[in-house]
Amino acid sequence: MSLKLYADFLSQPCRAVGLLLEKEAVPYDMVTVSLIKGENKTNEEFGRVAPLKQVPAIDDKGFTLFESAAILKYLVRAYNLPSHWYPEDVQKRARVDQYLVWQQGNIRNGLFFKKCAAPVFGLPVDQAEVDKLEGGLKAGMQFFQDYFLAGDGPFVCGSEISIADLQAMCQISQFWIAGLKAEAFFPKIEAWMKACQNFLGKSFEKVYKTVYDLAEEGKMKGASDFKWK
Ligand SMILES: N[C@@H](CCC(=O)N[C@@H](CS)C(=O)NCC(=O)O)C(=O)O
Repeated sequence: MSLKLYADFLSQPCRAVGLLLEKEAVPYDMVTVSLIKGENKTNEEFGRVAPLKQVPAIDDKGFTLFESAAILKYLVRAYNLPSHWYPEDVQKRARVDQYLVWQQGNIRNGLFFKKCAAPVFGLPVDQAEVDKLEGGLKAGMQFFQDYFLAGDGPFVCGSEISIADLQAMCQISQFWIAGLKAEAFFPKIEAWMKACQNFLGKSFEKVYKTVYDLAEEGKMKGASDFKWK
């Protein structure tokens, strides 16, 4: 029995896990848990693996785990993946951990759901809340550029890509689904995004198919564009 990934590549943390598995050619069986169809609430097998009913989750020969950051770290260690993903060097590792904690509420602040996805789920859009979250994301992006991308190389830990980059790129690119390019306002973030994309190559194209398909459908177009200029 190989590794099972319960995921929907519409979801940012699911893509981060998918990208790592694809790039490193780790064999896995994908169990798609469609968020739009509400399968995370109805799929009983998934409910046993992920009691909080959130994707992603894995079942690795009976060992179950949810929370993408924990899954990414587990995969690097359990499958002996190249150490640049989660560096052995304590300071680099601390920088990765710092990003993973900081991104909650800063880069991952709920704006995409409140602004773009809510209408698809039949929920109202609270414009005042959206405006506040948009301001928060703009500040988060600025900080990401000025602090986390201040090193020598294109990535958070310098010249080598890590799981922090995977998480960050999956969050920031989420707005592509709605036709919005959040990174276009921040030149260093735009260049970093390209560097991540180039590094990931074919695995990026495979995992991002869902993003491109949804963008083409156009159902999650934001009520308005970012007004960040
Ligand atoms: N901190 C979790 C977040 C997981 C999460 O929020 N997943 C969302 C999709 S991005 C989900 O499953 N939402 C469905 C729900 O909450 O009902 C992680 O990084 O894995």
